[in-house]
Amino acid sequence: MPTDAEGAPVGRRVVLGLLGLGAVGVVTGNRVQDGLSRALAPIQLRDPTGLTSLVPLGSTWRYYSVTGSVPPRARQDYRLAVTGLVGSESTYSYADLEALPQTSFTDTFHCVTGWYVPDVPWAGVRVADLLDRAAPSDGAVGVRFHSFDGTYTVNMTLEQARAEDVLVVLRMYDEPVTHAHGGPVRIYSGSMYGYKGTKWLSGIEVTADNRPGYWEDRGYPLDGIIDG
Ligand SMILES: Nc1nc2c(c(=O)[nH]1)N[C@H]1C(S)=C(S)[C@@H](COP(=O)(O)O)O[C@H]1N2
Ligand SMILES: [Mo]
Repeated sequence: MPTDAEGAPVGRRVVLGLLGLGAVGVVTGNRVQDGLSRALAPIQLRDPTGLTSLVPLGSTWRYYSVTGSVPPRARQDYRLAVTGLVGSESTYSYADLEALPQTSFTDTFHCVTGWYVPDVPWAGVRVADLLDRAAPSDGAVGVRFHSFDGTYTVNMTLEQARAEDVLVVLRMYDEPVTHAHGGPVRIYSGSMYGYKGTKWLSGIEVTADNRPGYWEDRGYPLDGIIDG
């Protein structure tokens, strides 16, 4: 039996099933594919390791969740905590985040396993802005991103997290981030591989170290910068 990029066995029947769905997306293009995949998200979210990366779908989204399905969170119930080695900890609602200066750019999303999606419009608040407001203390060197899936974590160095292209994403494709893509709020870093972009973001913790997160503990590079 083949295994997917993240080592899980992949059943032939499942692959063929997804191939059928994927073919529609290839013909109709990314925007429609996004809508289609949104409808399929409850199925794909139960795929813990993203076996769809085996299927040659072209430049379309796969939806990853290491925890299976994640209970959706309404925008009005959403909270983002900024904590740790900072002068002032704070909690942001979705409306608080919307009220901060928004940064937007269009960029290609790269999963480290090889698939990518070109020309994705991203918009949200720079992590750098939230860090400035929190005022990291002396001795702060890392930033740990937490997810309300309860499991996924990512670290960046404080310097990496302050890069201009690291966003707390509120909007993708000029629409609110869908649940399947990690909404209400996810991280995106333009210069790093997709696994650095924590979905279902719940916390930004400033730390005294830069310790490995979920995938870094399982062999992905701690420094997720896209080379070349
Ligand atoms: N909470 C959480 N965030 C996550 C993941 C995950 O499994 N859980 N997968 C990562 C990986 S490996 C990739 S490539 C992207 C995929 O983003 P997408 O599901 O919106 O396509 O999310 C990243 N963030
Ligand atoms: Mo990935």
